[in-house]
Order: sequence, then C-alpha cells, then structure tokens
Amino acid sequence: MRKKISVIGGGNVGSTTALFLAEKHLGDVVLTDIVEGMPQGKGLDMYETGPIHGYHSRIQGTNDYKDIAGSDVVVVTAGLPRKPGMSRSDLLGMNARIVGEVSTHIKNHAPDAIVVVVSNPLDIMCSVALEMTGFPKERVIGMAGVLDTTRMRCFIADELDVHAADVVALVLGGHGDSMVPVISTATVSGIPLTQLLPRERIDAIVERTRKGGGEIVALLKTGSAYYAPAASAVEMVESILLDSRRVLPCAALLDGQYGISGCFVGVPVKLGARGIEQIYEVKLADDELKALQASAAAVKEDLDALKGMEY
Ligand code: TXD
Repeated sequence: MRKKISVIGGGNVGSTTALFLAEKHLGDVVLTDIVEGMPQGKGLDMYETGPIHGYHSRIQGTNDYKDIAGSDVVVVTAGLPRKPGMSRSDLLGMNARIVGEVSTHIKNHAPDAIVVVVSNPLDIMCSVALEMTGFPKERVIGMAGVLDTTRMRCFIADELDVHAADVVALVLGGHGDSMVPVISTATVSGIPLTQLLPRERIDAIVERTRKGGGEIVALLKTGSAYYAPAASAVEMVESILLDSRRVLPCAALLDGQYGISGCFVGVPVKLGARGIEQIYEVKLADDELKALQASAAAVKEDLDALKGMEY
C-alpha cells in the first residue's frame, strides 16, 4: 500500500520537503497551507515534474485539513520566521499558536500519524505539538540535529578536502546557539577527527556549525535555509516509512536521560516504523555533558516563558 505523507506549511521548507519526498518515491504527498491556491499551485507544478523526473507520487495541494486523513507521517513546517523589531517571545507565542492549531487538526484528522516538527523555536514547538496532539512521545519528533550535523560534516569535509559522506559527526542539544557538537565522536571513515585536525581548526568548525543557520539568513536576507532543512526532514521520514532504523540526532522528549527531564532536546535516536524506537545515552566528556544540560536549561527557560502566555 502506498504511504501518505502530509506536509503542513507550503512555504520554502514545506514545498521543498514535498518535492524531495516525491523524488525519493516515498509515497503520496499532501501539501497544506492557509494561503488559498498556493499549495494547490505548487502541488500541481510538482506533480507535473513527475514524468520528467521519473516519480509517480500524487502531490495534492490543499487548504482543507480533511485531506490529511490517513497520513502515516505529518511534517509540520508552518510558522513565521522572525522579522525586524520582533522579540523572541513574540515569535514563541505566535508560532506556538500556529503549531498548536495545526496539532489539533492532526489529532482530529490523522490520529495515527507520526509527527515530525520543523517549525521554530524547534524544541519548544515539539512540546506544543506533543501537548496539543496528546500523542505518545515516541510519535512526536523534532528535526534539527540532522541539519546541524550535515552542516558540520560539510565544514569538516571542506577543511580536509574529503567526501562529506565519509564524515561522521554528532550535534546534540537544543537547536540554537547552545547546541553541542560532540567532537569526541567525530570521525572520517573511522579516523578520529582529533587525529586529523588541530584543536583550533576544530574549534572554528564548531563555531561555524553553531552559527550555520545565521550564516545563511545573513546571505539570503529575506528568509532562512530550506534545502538542507528539507533534506534533513526527509531523511527522518524515510527512516520511519521504510522502518530502516537509522540512528539520527533528533529532538526527543527526555525522561531522565543525560540527567534531563520534561523537555525536548536533540539526542541520538533510532527511527523506525513506530517513531522513536530507542534513545541512546552516549557517554560524554564532562564538559560536553554540562553543555548539553545547559542547552536543556535554555530550552526550559523558553518553555517557562511560553507557560505565561496565551496561545
Ligand atoms: O532546523 C530547523 N528545525 C529549521 C526550522 C530549519 C529551517 C526552518 N525552520 C523553521 O521552519 C522556520 O524558522 C519556520 O518557523 C519554519 C518554516 O520555514 P520556511 O522557511 O518554510 O518559512 P515560510 O517560507 O515562511 O513558510 C511558512 C509557511 C507559509 O507558507 C505560511 O503561509 C504557512 O507556513 N502557515 C501555515 N500553514 C498552515 N496552517 C497555519 N496555521 C499556518 N500559518 C502559517
């Protein structure tokens, strides 16, 4: 039976995600947005690309949440990017309202779906989605670590002039300046990164990874990255739909792992047909563990700020 994937939000990340899903033959795609006509137009345009690119996924654009019924996976990309003059808490409240509303529709129309959250601020939007869908925690997963990690892999590959596919890296923690690139686990085909690069070059890569999203925002000026974010979300969806059990860094609700409870942060998880099938607790160096816990504390501060808001 063909799989069904719904993508909520037909903007830059959402429409690119829909296209990549079709190109990987992962199933039929429903693209949903509040803007009338836009998801329908983009969906039709992508569907008409199929005969040339050799995919036969249906890509249906819609403004009606009834069309997401029966989805195996729902990817949530709806939300506003920050604009000049807007405070972080403005964005927090507004996107929480949007993701909260979207999550209620998911609960009503696609109650068996696995939800992949992309909207920012990512770790907080995962908590909103978990609360508003009422789904078990294994079925609400945030995309950020795969993106931060692919950026770091590219920077390492550039520095060493090697194929980025051979670079294995791991970035944990909240999706923001407090993310934690775990240098002790980075390798190039099994060779520890620490044997290939001096500390100061590694530190520069870590810093660039932390600011990787901002680097692209500064270049684009009118929005944020979307090709690598969409590819990252699709890598997660693929592992779920094919039950491939990839081990990927994703935002998961922690329950005591790493000494953290009650919030989503990026950790390595096994992704399969049931969603998060296992959370791995890596033995981290003391400073890395402290950094991960500090990152979780920053996520909790935002969660507390949200509790005081109406959304
Ligand atoms: O690593 C990550 N997790 C991220 C997160 C990487 C890249 C982008 N990240 C965040 O994803 C970004 O900060 C935003 O919060 C979302 C979506 O980013 P995108 O670049 O796609 O933003 P757009 O192009 O503005 O698209 C957002 C769409 C737009 O078409 C709106 O009309 C729609 O969301 N939208 C809605 N759709 C459905 N339902 C509701 N309520 C709604 N409100 C807005």
